[in-house]
Amino acid sequence: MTSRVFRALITFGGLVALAVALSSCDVGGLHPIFPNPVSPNGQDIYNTYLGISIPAIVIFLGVELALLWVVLRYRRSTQPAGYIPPQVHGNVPLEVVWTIIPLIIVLAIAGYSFVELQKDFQPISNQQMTVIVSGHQFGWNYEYENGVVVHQEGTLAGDVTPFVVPTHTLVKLQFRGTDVIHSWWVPAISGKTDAVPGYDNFSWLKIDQVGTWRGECAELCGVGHSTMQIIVQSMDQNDFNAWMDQQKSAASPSASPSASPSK
Ligand SMILES: [Cu+2]
Repeated sequence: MTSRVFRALITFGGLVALAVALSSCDVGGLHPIFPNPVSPNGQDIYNTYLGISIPAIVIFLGVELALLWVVLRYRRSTQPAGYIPPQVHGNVPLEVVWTIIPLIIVLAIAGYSFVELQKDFQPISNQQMTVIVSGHQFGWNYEYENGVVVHQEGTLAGDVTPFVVPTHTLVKLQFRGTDVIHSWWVPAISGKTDAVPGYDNFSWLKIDQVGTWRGECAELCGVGHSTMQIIVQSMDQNDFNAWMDQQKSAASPSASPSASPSK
């Protein structure tokens, strides 16, 4: 084996090691490659990701290994001087096959993804609760049906007020933008959903366990973009009710008889 081939193999091995190392690291508390889904739509999106990625990786490795084999096996240095390989022009059955197979694969990916997107990003009508999520420069507001609003803003280094939901509850999420386009993304819960001025987008969540999940704005929206961190916290219904009572009393102090309490 020549030293050049040896060097190429070392480089390839290094790249594989780097990919493995990167895939296992958390980026600012978010795990973008292997999230641990807690909502059915997060799980379905993750399954779609695996269902497309695994065959793609198998095909990629097959093509690259075949290419590497041909390059090494038929390299110029092993051929006699002035050697010209057989000149083949056209093979209709082969060309039809290698056009149709990729076409079927691409159409299958498109159909599979489209069905998944329809399930996750259409306004549902069987929700048990609706929350209006609005993005602004630079934070998120979560408006519950009773008028309580949670303001969320903060960097990875500081405290981020959680968006709280009860467990075992189907929550419809209605997204709005008040200035520029933002994108609400909590990988364990749902796909990126744009919060667009003048147009509502929809998603939903249903979390059956108590816990806290991280996310962030996934659309570069200005200098304060990094303060648009997201924390979603799920609580048992009783804890949620207690939390909600606290929010209500904080929003309208009992001392104030005013009909329109300040927000
Ligand atoms: Cu943003």
